[in-house]
Amino acid sequence: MKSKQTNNKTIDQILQLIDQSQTFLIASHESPDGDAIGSTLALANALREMGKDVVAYNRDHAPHEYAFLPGIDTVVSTVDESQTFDAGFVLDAGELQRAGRWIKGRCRALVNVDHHPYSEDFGDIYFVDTEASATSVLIYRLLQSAGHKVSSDVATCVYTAILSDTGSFHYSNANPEAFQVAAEMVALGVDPWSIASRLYESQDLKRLRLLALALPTLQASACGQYASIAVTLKMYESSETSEEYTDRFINYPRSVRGVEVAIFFRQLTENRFKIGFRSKGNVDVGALARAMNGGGHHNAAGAEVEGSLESVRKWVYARVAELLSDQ
Ligand SMILES: [Mn+2]
Repeated sequence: MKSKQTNNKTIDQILQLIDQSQTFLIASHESPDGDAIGSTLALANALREMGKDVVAYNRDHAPHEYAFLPGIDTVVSTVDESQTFDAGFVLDAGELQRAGRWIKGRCRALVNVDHHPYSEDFGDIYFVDTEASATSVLIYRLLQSAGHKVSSDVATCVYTAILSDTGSFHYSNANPEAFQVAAEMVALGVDPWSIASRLYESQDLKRLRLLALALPTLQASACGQYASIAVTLKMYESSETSEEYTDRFINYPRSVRGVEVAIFFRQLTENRFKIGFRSKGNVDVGALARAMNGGGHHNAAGAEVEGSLESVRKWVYARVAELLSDQ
């Protein structure tokens, strides 16, 4: 873990860079979750409040439930090839390629802000703290050090990101700082019920129809330690949905009693699947995903595998069983 002192020095470097820059690119990982999109918009809104020119970018659309986040309409999924930036921020990404390799060549200085272990050192400034519950907490630390007054827009983004990355304060990363920063955001006017209801009680009916198609694919291993769920292209077609509607589907196999590793098979093309892994305790699914040319961290990771659902399942189950037998 990086020491607090390193963090302070790093924060000073970042604040100096912000001071000296006018144009910014802010990006995060593909298939953004609440922390990715919340951190992006927390920083984008704050920099705009400082009078900076900001392009907020993500390769993919954020899930629909985040549509209420202030500034979401400003997030673009393409950036003109001729455009360059004084400074770039890549947030919550783990690896640059999950945000876009092209970013490095377009920014005069690049900052990696992250809380994933094994976060790649691709930038000029490395602001990574694995103890942070969410990347948005690191953005908050930056704004505090900058003496920037947190607006209600920024507070909404910071709070939503923490809520999302801690699983509504369920997970072990819900540390004192997560509660402290959340409490400060509430003191600034964030309404927890309003955000919770938008995130968890404003589902598109289509999402539930897709879930209804996916749940029959639930499989649990004979040992009971791993379980999976799958979504196919056919299911998207008949429910008129897409990958954006599958956020948190992996929580269903994950919630089964005794399950250590949850697996989510998402069909990308006829013969290719995206595999999501979540582990509950000590099982390192990050290592498992990296062995499949994927990436991620200890308790959440992903990879892509070629084959039919049947063959991909069989192959992945064998790897997971191997991993569990080594514990
Ligand atoms: Mn995160």
